[in-house]
Amino acid sequence: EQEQEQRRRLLDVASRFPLPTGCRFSYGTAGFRADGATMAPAVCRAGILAALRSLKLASAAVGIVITASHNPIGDNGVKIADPDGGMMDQQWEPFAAALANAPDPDALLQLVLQFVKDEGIPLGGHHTAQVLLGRDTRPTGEYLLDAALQGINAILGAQAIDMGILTTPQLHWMVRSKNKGIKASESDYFTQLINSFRRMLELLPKDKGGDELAKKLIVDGANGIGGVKLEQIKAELSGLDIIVRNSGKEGEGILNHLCGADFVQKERVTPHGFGPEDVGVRCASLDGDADRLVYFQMSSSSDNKVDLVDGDKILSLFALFIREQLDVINNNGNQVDKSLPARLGIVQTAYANGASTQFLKGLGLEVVFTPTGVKYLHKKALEYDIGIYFEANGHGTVVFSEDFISQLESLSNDLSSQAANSQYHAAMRLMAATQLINQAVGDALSGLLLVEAILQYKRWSFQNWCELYSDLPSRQLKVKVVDRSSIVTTDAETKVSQPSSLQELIDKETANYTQGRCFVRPSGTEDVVRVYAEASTQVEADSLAKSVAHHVERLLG
Ligand code: G16
Repeated sequence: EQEQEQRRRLLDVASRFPLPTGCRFSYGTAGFRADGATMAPAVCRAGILAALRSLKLASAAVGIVITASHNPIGDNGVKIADPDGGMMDQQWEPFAAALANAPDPDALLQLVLQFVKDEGIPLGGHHTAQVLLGRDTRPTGEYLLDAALQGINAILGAQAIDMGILTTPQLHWMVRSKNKGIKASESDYFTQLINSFRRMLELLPKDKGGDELAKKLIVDGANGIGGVKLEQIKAELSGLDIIVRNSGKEGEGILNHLCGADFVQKERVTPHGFGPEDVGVRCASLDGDADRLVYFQMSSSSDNKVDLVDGDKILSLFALFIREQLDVINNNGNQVDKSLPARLGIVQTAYANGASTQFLKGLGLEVVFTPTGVKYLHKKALEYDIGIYFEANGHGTVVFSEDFISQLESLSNDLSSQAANSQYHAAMRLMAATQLINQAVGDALSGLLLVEAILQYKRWSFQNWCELYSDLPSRQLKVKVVDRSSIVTTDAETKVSQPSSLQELIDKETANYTQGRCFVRPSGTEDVVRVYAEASTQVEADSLAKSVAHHVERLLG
């Protein structure tokens, strides 16, 4: 009987959200994404999928975020979080895509039954499943939330918990915490950020000399959810005077329109709402769902250009800080002969500015590359005791292995009798950083607080940070083509394998430029092909990008 009921529910929900003819969803860089008005079938089916995933993983909580992140306000999408808080395991992506595209209720039912059989998923109401849901501020969010709830409720034994309007990283953090048995409400999240940030500041060296960091920080909230959340906690962030612009309040502007991390990083100009009075003030920019962070500063009032600190430089700052703490702990001259062996790994993508990679390698760090997408970088970073990953666009975080954290804890205990000792302080600083940074996924709010704490620790101004190395001039372009999937890439997206003539053309163009580097890849979040070029001058980078974009247009129409 249960079996009949399960079948009936699946057929029923599929008929409530039919797939329009000709509609095709593809599982992209971070889940499904398209015009918000067309997304209900895919979101409903993502609900079914998330419940099945929870059933498969012994009823552990799984997450769904309804967001299209950096995309325009009319788009929407769905990201799925695994029990560890990371992106859904890639092994399930083909099933996710097949489910989203099942043409009719019968096909959907058969697909689910077959998958459940193949994967040994206990469907039928004898086990429970748990799905936490969050959404951003998009107008289609509520409607799509309902579609997701209906999908989840179509699986017997599944429980949906609506956590409300959240940043994407908050929901990922909640999923991770819940499965670790840690309290996982929004106020628990805020408490963890506020307390670990305060702890970082308490551990600042007292005798370092130099100027104190200016307290004023202006944050561009992209008119999304990140600014709203920052407004809620900023008064409790000691040592910082935060002003939120593009906060999403009525009249401030449109989500991601001429503002936000994607805009600032790609255009390298001030976002909407910033003007000459902000010259020389440290500024940060979040994206629509607050999983990306970049910093910038206006250097002159005569134009709207900015000095940009992108994900690569945030990564470099984190790497320097962590390495410094490890060096203090492991210094042979320490009074206490304790050490903390750690394999530190840096993960970047082809978009990483060449100068950043050179800088990091110059520090003797191990740098590896993956294709674009947090799902790839995060997975790679987990191979290290401490993995630091960032995309140039501002997505990134630091992950610490459980083994490393337990060694750090025991070292801190051993050293606690030497509380005045620099080795102890370094260990405590690392410990606070593991608490402050969101280890589930890149998180603009927690990343911002870690940046601020490290700048204070180093007594670095924005300018000091920006001058860590000079970015090679670069340019990114988008090209509209008939079918972007006709481009196939290899070698962590640095080479095109199809169409076969394209790579030859790229190589030929690139050879004309000093320090030239160029690659193209289909976006997994927008219907465009992205072109990235780097060269020794801005004029050259622009010209290389333009000529390769032209080849893409000519070949793919
Ligand atoms: C998502 C992914 C990122 C990726 C970005 C752009 O970010 O999580 O890892 O860098 O898409 O991807 P693509 O170049 O394929 O369009 P977000 O912030 O849009 O969710």
